[in-house]
Amino acid sequence: MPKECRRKTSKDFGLSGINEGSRLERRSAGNSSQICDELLQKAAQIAPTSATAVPTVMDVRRVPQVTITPEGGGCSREMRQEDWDDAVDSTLRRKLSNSSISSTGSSAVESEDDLLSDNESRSKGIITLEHLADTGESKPWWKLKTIVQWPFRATQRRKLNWVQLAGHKGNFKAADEGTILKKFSENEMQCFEKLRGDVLLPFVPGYHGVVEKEGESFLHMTDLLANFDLPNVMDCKMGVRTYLEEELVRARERPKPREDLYKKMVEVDSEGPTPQEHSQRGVTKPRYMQWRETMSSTNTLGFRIEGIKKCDGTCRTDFKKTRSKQDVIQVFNDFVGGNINIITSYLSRLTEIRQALKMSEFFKQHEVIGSSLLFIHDHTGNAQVWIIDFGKTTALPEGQMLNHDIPWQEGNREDGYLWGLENLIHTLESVINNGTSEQTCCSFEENSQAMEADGQ
Ligand code: I3P
Repeated sequence: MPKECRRKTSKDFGLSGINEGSRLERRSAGNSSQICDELLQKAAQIAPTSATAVPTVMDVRRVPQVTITPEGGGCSREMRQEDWDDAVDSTLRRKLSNSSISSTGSSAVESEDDLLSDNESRSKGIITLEHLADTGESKPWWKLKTIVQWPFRATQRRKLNWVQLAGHKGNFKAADEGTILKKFSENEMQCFEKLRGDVLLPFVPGYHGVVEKEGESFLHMTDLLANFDLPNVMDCKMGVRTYLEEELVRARERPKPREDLYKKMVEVDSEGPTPQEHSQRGVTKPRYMQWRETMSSTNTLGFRIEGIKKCDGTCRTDFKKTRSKQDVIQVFNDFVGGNINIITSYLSRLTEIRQALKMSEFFKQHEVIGSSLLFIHDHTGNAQVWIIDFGKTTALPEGQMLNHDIPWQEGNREDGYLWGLENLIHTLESVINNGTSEQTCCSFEENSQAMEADGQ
């Protein structure tokens, strides 16, 4: 497998109008034009019509959507509207602000060395977003160094969308209107190919094939935020486990303590590392991931909040210790500004997703790790949830299937996705009931029994 196929990818959002005139696109599949037509039709069916029909061209080169990426991992960074306004008339016209929101998915890696070899490009931080020029291949990409100022006037800014809340540096490029390019991952590409014929298709970003640019491959995807006006975005990472079993095995066979992970751990909890980890100033990846799971609600609820970007420009990723159901309720409440209608819309979408997951052949046959649910709403009341990030979603051996709602034990590859979703639904119901829902989040066993009783 080529190196780039093994590297990490990052968050993707995408589902709205796509530009048929994309010059750069090269379909990976043989029957590409047919697939393209199908995708266009499907995207058109799914996407609300109002926002996509006539893209707003703001500049000769067009303005790419903003990528929102944390600087320094889990640190929270608040960026207020005034800060952005101050920057409007600065000389830094084409530099886009990047604050943070979530971590990224990744492709399956073959060894832990891979996790270390290209660390810089995969760490969270300020990233560079390059824009696809409007005219002709010969035109160089418009390189947008990401810094802290927002470069556009308020009137222009209203027309922009944020593309992404991503982690790994350099994994995204802006593309034609309504689409984005995400660094190629063999794993993720295979998932998108398989999802073409699955009931989950309406809930995942539109996928428009593989694109090659400057010697690099990308997945061409629809921008999920394109249909929103000043969206609020939340990323929830699903499941009780955020690392692959194979990562665990590799770390056991060849432990590779990482200093960057050690530092991230100490930043949150100076007593997190063991004495040995302190002395070597390093922790292994699975150890770090497990620690993240126990600190947050991943272990207790089967999902965790990774980050939130609000329409006022503020951005938070300091949810590493958001663990209890009550904490999560509070975060959701704040996210929707107490608007119960938004929560109700989210709930109805989550119920549809749950239904589709239970019917999905794809879901049965895959270990879903590091995948997120992306919540997006805006002031118009438009509220959607999408299933994103399939970089670590891995097919099971032929004939094997997962329940997704029973406890994980090494070897069974269970991910707790459905259990987490059930708890997420209960949590949102509690938001509606002002945190006083009768329904409490349940244990794996209770959940399985309830599902059996429901005949599910
Ligand atoms: C990161 C997060 C990412 C993970 C990344 C972690 O931790 O768990 O999901 O990438 O590993 O550092 P945090 O959220 O605390 O910043 P993958 O999902 O791709 O494994 P990495 O440093 O090896 O990229």
